[in-house]
Amino acid sequence: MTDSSLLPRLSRTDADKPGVGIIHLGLGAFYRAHAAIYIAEAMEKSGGDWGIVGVSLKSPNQRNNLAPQGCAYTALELAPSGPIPHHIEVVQDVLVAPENPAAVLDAMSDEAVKIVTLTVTEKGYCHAPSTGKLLQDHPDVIQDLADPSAPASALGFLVRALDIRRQKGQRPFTVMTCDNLPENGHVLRGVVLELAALISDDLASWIASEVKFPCTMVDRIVPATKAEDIDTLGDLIGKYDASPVMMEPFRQWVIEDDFVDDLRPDLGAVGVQLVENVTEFEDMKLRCLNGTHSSLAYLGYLAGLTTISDTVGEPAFARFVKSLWANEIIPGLTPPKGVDLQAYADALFARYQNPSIRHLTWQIAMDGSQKLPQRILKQLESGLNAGRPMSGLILAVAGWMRYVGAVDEKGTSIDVRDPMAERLKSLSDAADTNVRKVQALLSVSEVFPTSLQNNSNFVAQVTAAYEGLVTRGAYKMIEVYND
Ligand code: CS2
Repeated sequence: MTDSSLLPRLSRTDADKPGVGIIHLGLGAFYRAHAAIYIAEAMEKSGGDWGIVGVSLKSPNQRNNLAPQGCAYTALELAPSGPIPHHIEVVQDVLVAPENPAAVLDAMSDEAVKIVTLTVTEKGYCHAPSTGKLLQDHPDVIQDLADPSAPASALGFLVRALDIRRQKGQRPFTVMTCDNLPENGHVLRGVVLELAALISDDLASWIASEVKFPCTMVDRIVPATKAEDIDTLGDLIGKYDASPVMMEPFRQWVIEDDFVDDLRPDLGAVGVQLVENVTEFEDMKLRCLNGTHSSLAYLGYLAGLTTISDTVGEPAFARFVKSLWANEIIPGLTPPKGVDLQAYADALFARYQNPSIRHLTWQIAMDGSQKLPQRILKQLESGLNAGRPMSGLILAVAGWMRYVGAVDEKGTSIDVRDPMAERLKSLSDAADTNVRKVQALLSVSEVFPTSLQNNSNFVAQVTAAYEGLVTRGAYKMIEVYND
């Protein structure tokens, strides 16, 4: 393998850049491998000025990598027949919010911008996942309110930019979230309105009546790019790309077709499903895919397994995940029209098996406090209420509890990445028995709804599962579940 940094740098090829119509907050790999590609294809097919300016809300890394290559990058499709590189030029510029927040607000308040998209991950919504309410004591929210010219959170930028447009008498932009939250548009609208109301009631009511927040379901598995991926790509394309994205062939995007003044790229022409209601698609994807991803991530990691394909490569884990779909998840779902949920689950299993996708269990295990409620706890609650056995998802919750204790089955410490990591670890450490550790973690009301905290059947089962994980280990507990 060549050291790819010695190769010529990847560069733009287009002579005429399209105008900018979209600002994207949180320019990570997922967006560049998913929405950005659909948008590029829609422009290629039907035209329009839908170029994207990306905004990094925290670090300058993405800008530093992309700017020297004119913001062009490679999306490497990891197909079973071999990798296929796609050259993408839809991103026109990258701004770094902490360096120059005014430039971000200027870009967002340019009337040519019709849509602001977001991938800021679950924690970027500054809300309590169990209730959906804004955390008014969140440091970023405090900063958003303290200085109108320098917001910190995505919500702060949205509210301030919308206020500028309102005061100039301009039309607002559509706000479209592409994060894995149920009813993501409604959640975002809720926290934006809460924040706006802390600034001005007039602003809040203008946003409520004029701005659109379509819900979306997004899907494509995009493992983090590793240093060796950059060199492998260098061998393939003969160029040095400092910021390629790795992606599976499968992709899906379902959008509630509700945009300010109906202005959007021609996404329907490139396979995006534009529908009236996204809820059933979101539930299907969040529960079948993300719910099992998180379950496999915690239990697989504890069992010493590095990637999702390694994990489902273990027959015991393969049986486990298939049973989660068949017995615990699908029975609680209403399928979107025309979708066969068992076929959807079978296709997911095949996606998980793709050995070219080195998707780390550790990566998916990140931010569990923000993911568990919508991925696992909601369906657990309704399944238990309906009297269904839910012991597999309960084992996954116990796996999360063991994981946030931050010591693995060999006694080695785990690098837990989660905004609540410290609090969760100290709660677990301060309790002296397994029963008390489970009680302490269950008391975290940002994660667990009262209905589950007070459900004695759930508490007894999760405690037994936790004890099983401590005394017998994750692998054995998966086997016990299968028996
Ligand atoms: C994963 C998702 O990291 C995670 O939590 O579950 O990023 C998942 O790969 C995507 O939602 C797939 O569409």
